[in-house]
This record gives sequence, C-alpha cells and structure tokens, in this order.
Amino acid sequence: MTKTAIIYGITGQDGSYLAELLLSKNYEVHGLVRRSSSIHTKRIDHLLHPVEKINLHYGDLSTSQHGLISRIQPDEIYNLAAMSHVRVSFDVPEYTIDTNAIGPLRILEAIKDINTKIKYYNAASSEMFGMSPPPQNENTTFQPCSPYGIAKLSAYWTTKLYRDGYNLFACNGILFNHESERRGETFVTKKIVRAAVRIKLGKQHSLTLGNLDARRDWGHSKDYCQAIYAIMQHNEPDDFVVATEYQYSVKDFLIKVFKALYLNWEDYVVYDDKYKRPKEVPSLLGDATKIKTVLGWNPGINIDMIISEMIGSITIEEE
Ligand code: NAP
Ligand code: F7E
Repeated sequence: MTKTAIIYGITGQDGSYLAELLLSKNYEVHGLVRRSSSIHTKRIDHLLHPVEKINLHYGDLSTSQHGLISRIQPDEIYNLAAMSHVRVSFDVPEYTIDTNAIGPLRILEAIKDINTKIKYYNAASSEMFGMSPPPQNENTTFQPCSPYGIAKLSAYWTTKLYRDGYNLFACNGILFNHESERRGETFVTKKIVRAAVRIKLGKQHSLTLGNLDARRDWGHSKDYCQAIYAIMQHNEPDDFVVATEYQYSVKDFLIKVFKALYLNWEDYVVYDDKYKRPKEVPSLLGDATKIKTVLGWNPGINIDMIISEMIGSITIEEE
C-alpha cells in the first residue's frame, strides 16, 4: 500500500533529497512551504515541473500544525524545518528557539491529538554536543553553546518525552554536518567552494572567513537522508548519531578546494571578526557505531567526492 509522508523543510537541502528518496519508494509526498516574496523552490523545481510529483501546502512552524496533519493523515512526518544557521541564531535567538524548539512541539502535539500511529522524525544536530570533546555518540553529554544548539536540544528532549510519555513512534537523528551541491550559500563549505570557483574565473578576488581552526565531521546529505529513512523504518523508535567518523578543520577543507582548482588559498583568504561566533563549537567527530551496527547504515560519499561534486555544480549552474 502507498504510504503518505509530510516533509517539513522540503525546500531545504535535506528536504529535497528526502523527497526524491521517498518518491523512489512510491510514497505520496507532501511538503510545507513558506510564502515568500520570490520563488524559493529551486531545489525541488524538478519535482514540480513538468509533472507535479509532490504536493505543497503553505504554512509555517510558527503556528499550530493540527489543520495540515488532520487533512493529510500521513503515515510518517519528517521534520527537517529549522532556522539552520548557527551564526545567525546568535542574531535572532528568540526566533530560533520558537522555530527550532516550539515548532517541533507543535507537530508532536498535533500527532498526539490526531493520530498516535503517525511516525515522527526529528532533525537533531551534533551542535547539541557543543563543548563536549570528541568522539561524540548517543551517550555523550550535551553541552550546547549556541541558541541553535539549545533549541535543538529542547526539540530532542521533547521528542523523547512524547515517545516515552505518549507512546509515539518518535525518533531523533543526531546528524553531524552534511553538505552537497544543494547546500545553502552561507555555510562554510559552499561559501569556500563558490568563492574559489569565482576566483578561478576572475569574478572574485578574495574570500573573507572567520575561524579556520574549527574541526568538523562532514558527510553528504544524500547519504544522511538514507540514514533518516532507515531510522524511521526500524522496528522501534530510537535515537541515532549519523556521522562519517572522519574529521577535518575548516583550513583543511579550504586547502583541498583551492588545491583542486590549482590555487594557493593564502593568496586570497582574509580574516574578518564578523564571522566569529560569541561561542564556538571547536571539535565535532561522530562515533556512528550504533547506526552501523543496528541499522547497517554506512556513508558512501567521502569529503573529496563532496568537494568535487560541489565544484562541478557551481561551474555549471552559476558561471
Ligand atoms: P536548510 O537547507 O537550511 O533547510 C531548512 C528548511 O527549513 C527550509 O526548507 C526552510 O524553508 C525551512 N524552514 C525554516 N524556517 C521555517 C519555518 N519557520 N517554518 C517552516 N519551515 C521553515 O537545512 P538542511 O541543511 O536541509 O537541514 C535540515 C534539518 O537538519 C534542519 O533542521 C537542520 O537544522 C538540521 N541539521 C542539519 C545539518 C547539516 O549539516 N545540514 C546537521 C544537523 C542537523 P525556506 O526554504 O522557506 O527557508
Ligand atoms: O560552520 C567556521 C564556523 O556554518 C562550520 C549547520 O548545518 O552543522 C552546521 O553548522 C565552521 C564553524 O556550519 C566561516 O565558525 C569560518 O566552526 O558551515 P557552518 P556549523 O556551524 O557547523 C550543524 C551540525 C548544524 O546542525 C547546522 O544546521 O566554519 N567558519 N568562517 C565559518 N562558517 C560560516 N558559516 N561562514 C564563515 O565565513
């Protein structure tokens, strides 16, 4: 029988790949989109034209979700919607807490009231580990150090509470950084790749960045959407860390990208304090033993493959 899913955040990086994955498994896919003054469905346009393969509904996590969920009566809800930029969360902390902590609560309240059989996925984040030293796994102490991380930790605990208290099939995927050609332009990987390609083509002369010493575990969004799906198909609701188990610094990433384009990064990169965060997460490196052992998930795309895909997409799409 065809399953029905709602994807919150369908216009985002992960939402677009997850929509493709669910369509390939014959799901009826619905997604929430925010009204905006210009069209922002670039990542899912191929799923709307020439044939409309997905169903979009206007809405926002700032209001009750009872109406949408009772109309669609989905089998599964994937909540990938968020104000997802850590640096920006320091500028708009109240908005971040409302969207990323209260938003998920609104969805869970609707599931509890409408149909407790609806499965729920919550997009938790390695940012919740904050200052806890690596490697980080499901048993690591959370020490968030941004409004974003604090909001995500609230949603994480809310998801567990509704699972334990109301017997919902509610899961947390604790995902480490993941990128792709669809990554938003202000995240460091896309910002570096885009600038390097533009420098190579003579369209830009420098790249301004903040802290180059932070270390991250970078995977690919497509691999991580496979993990999200596997978490939701498991025979019981649970929480899983999703990571590659490899770590690089921002400077390592920078060197790799510029080298791939036969450029010396030191000739172009300028430091600017404005990209420094009031508090920084210094080192994220996941231990994905649980998801590998319990669900048999493994990432297939490494950092060099990610960089080469990202460079290729910018050359073709933007220049
Ligand atoms: P993204 O590209 O920034 O997409 C975020 C999505 O959320 C967009 O569709 C956005 O809609 C939507 N959204 C934002 N505010 C909303 C609101 N108030 N109401 C409804 N929708 C709203 O993020 P992503 O990289 O795909 O990440 C997906 C999820 O995983 C997010 O929850 C993120 O916090 C979490 N996460 C990401 C990573 C990562 O490295 N990518 C790691 C761990 C966790 P618009 O298109 O209208 O802006
Ligand atoms: O920063 C440093 C910055 O913004 C990575 C989100 O998807 O992953 C992501 O959050 C590092 C940080 O990602 C610039 O200080 C230096 O140390 O690409 P980012 P993030 O903060 O790790 C987590 C897991 C999520 O859940 C989030 O949704 O790079 N950095 N210079 C810079 N970062 C940016 N953005 N811009 C710079 O110019």
